[in-house]
Formats: sequence, C-alpha cells, structure tokens
Amino acid sequence: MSDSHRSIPLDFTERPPEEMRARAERFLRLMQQRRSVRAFSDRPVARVLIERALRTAGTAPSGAHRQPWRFVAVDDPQIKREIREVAEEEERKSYEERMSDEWLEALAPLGTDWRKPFLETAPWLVACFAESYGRTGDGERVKNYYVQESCGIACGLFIAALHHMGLATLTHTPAPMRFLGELLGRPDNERPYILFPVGYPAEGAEVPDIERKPLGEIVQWNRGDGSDSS
Ligand code: IYR
Repeated sequence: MSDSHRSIPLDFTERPPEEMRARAERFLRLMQQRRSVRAFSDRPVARVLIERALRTAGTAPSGAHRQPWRFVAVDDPQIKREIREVAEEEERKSYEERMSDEWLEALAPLGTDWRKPFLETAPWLVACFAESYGRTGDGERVKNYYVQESCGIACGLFIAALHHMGLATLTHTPAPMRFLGELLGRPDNERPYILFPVGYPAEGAEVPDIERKPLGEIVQWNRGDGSDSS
C-alpha cells in the first residue's frame, strides 16, 4: 500500500429493516414523481437552494476521486438572454437541417422544437462542465478518469436533490454546446456537459404523456434460489 493511502472510520447509519423498507418506498414514490420540465415560472429561487443541490452533486463518486465536474450557476438576465439566443440559433439549425428524420421522429413524443424560452424564464441556469484533464500548480496536465460517468452521476444527484427540495429542472443539451464555455469564460480543459434550467414549473405546466419502462424491461435477476427465473 502506498504512503498516500490513509483511512478513517466509516460513518454509516444502520437502520432497522422496517425503516429501510419504508424509506425505500418513500424515495421511490418521490422519484417516480420527477418529470423533466420545459415550462418554468419566473418566480425567484434562493441561491442557497441551488447551492445545496450543487453540494449534493459534489458528493458523487468519481474516477480516482478527481471530481471532474465544474458547475456555473447563472441568474444574470443578460447572460441568460445571450445563452438563449445562441442556443436557439444552434437548435434551429439542428431541427431544420442537422437532425435526421429518424431523430426527429424519436423526439416527436416529447413535443420539443428549436424554441427554448425556458432559458430566460427559469430563474437559474446551471451549466455542468466536464473537466477532461486537470492542471497541477505548475500547469502540468493531469489525467482524469471516467469523466463522463463521474459527471453523469453528479448530475443525477443534482437532479434528485432539486426534485427532493421541490424544484424542477430539465437536462438540456443544446447542440453543439461549445458556445457555452466561451460565453461563460471557461478554460479549454472543460467541455460543456449539461445545461439545467432550474426553478418552479409554470402554472398549469404540462409534460409529455409518456411512460417509464416496467421493471421487467430494465432488470434481469439471476437469483441463487431460482425464484425469479422465467
Ligand atoms: N437538443 C435538442 C434536441 C433534443 C434531443 C434529445 I436526444 C432530447 O431527448 C430532447 C431534445 C433540444 O433540446 O430540443
């Protein structure tokens, strides 16, 4: 074992089985209610709430614990407008010229188009950037590991934290997204990963009438007692 490895006692809370069951049900019900929201209210959201969700995101596991996520939280109306303008310009080109018929058909149930008013209406835009490689104090490149996976997990926790506190969001990926790094002044070792509008849903907001896959379609059980084999 190398000199750099040190360990401390794990802080773990063991819970009675009934409590585990109850918490599992409760969390599942909570998450089943989460929906991607595209119609936001302009009601303000306190910075502290965004901060708590970002701290939660920062608890994600990551390759070699490099924590290769960086978040930019924007509530400046001018910057939100600029983001909307460029995103809509790119999206319009995508919807009108770049996306294949197959892709447009796949998106049809979601009812999306190039218009992204939520980029201005939502009180916050949170951009996640993936740090492709790090830099040491003297500017040397340091390799990061599993950057996509790590950022994906961090963003998943961010989404869960927002939903749990009663805020709505959308995983928005205007394509191409490079403009975001330029607009927000990010260094060239970072790639835009996901842009999240965050806020309250608009009054009377509607969402696509779509279903989640049933358990049988997303899970295969290989039980030692044969109880789940078909
Ligand atoms: N970026 C576009 C298109 C889009 C693509 C996928 I894959 C989606 O799940 C949803 C939208 C847009 O934001 O409209």
